[in-house]
Amino acid sequence: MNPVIVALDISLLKALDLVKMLREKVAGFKIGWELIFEGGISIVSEISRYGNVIVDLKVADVPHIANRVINKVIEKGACCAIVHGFLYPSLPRGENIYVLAKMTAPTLYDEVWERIIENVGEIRGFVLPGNQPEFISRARKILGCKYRIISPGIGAQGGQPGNALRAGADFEIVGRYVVENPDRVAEWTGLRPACFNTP
Ligand code: 3DU
Repeated sequence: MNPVIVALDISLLKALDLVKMLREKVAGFKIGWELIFEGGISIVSEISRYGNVIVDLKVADVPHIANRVINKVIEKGACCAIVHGFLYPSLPRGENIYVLAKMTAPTLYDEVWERIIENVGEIRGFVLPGNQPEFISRARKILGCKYRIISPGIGAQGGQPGNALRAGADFEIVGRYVVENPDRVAEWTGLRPACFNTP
């Protein structure tokens, strides 16, 4: 198993082929709006048969509504779901929740991401930019091994495979770079999560 989560930003048919091909080789799959619109919510259960599923709807609502949405996808078999960190301090909390704290592209998160991660409370972990490993190192120093770090931005967005893991991430999230050529997962051979073995 390579410490990679494949972002399935592709058609349903292509996604099903890919998860069958990669099920033994990667740590999990990330599903977003596009696949859920195409396959319906049952696609979460379908893909969960092949591996851990992170549902990325980048939820941003008051905690009681956010928690209701997240519970729907957890009931369908997802391990976890991603919410926007700008909700801080009024974040939904829970062991299934990843908080997006800084993006791969410039945003207002750049000014506040450390405040978001420093006092977040009980959540599963953070989404932090894998194309900027220096911030992953900084985050891991602040967090220790209390939270998972998962990191997009590898390949198509400029991050080098493995650099975020070496800086302290647990898993790298990769879409186009692996979708275009699934053999590329071999580039993660021998790399390990910094702290947690499951996404
Ligand atoms: O660039 P890729 O094709 O590897 O896809 C990256 C995925 O990670 C995609 O699903 C996108 O929604 C997600 N993501 C970012 O790209 C950047 C972020 O800051 C957060 C999530």
